[in-house]
Amino acid sequence: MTALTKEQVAELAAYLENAELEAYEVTKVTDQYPEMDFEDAYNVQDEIRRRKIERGNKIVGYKAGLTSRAKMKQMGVEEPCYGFLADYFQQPDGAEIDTKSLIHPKVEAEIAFVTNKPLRGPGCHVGTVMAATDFVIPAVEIIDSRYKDFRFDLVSVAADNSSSSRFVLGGQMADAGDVDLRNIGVVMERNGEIVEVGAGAAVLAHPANSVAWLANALGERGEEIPAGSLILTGGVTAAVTVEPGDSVTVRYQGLGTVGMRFI
Ligand code: 0L1
Ligand code: MG
Repeated sequence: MTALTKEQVAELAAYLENAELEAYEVTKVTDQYPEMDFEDAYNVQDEIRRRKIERGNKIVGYKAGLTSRAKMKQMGVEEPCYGFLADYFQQPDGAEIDTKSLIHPKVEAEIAFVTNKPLRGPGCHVGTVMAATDFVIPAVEIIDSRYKDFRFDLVSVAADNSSSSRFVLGGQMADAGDVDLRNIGVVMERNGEIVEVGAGAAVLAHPANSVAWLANALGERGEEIPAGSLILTGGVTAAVTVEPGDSVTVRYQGLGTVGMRFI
């Protein structure tokens, strides 16, 4: 069941994408269309993706969000969500990230997967995901909800490409089978102080479950995760707010560090 017309989907996609590209905050889309549902929301997200592809951007993968209890509790929701990743979201390890191009960024420590086979739900599980994984790599996602004060509901978040904004990958990858992804320890520091610690199991008991959830969710819309995709599996810890001048370093047990500075 959908509540929005094609024109309303296109209108909301422009409303949210302009806010992303010009870095200003907006009110949540369910204030204007309280009757809209998840199908409408992901139709809006798809339309934002279509606009970017038309403009020449490449889609490099997906992110699953709100996959840990810490994140669900922090944002007051009960289910994960997903978004797509465009090429220009990527920033190099050690980057200076200009906060003027963002609204109110937060950082999340994540485990990313790179696939070498397509994954299509329903029926994906940890085993199918591990069999389709080329390697895992540490990542920091910089989320930036377009909604005022990060106040939203899950339908509004899904329409807003699940707050996707930027991401930084580390330089040290590993075979997924060689890493204890449930027990891997993660320590996040901001300006040299430890602000969050966590373990891989915080993400749906195993980060590969997050990829399986994503493949199954996309499968419900007749889509798949293509081979060669980068998948951010969701914050191991709660998200941490950053300001200009902040330096962030995340240490991943056995997978090195990822760092960036906000200017
Ligand atoms: O990546 C995430 O877990 C965030 C998903 C969207 C909700 C938020 O902005 O916190
Ligand atoms: Mg995330």
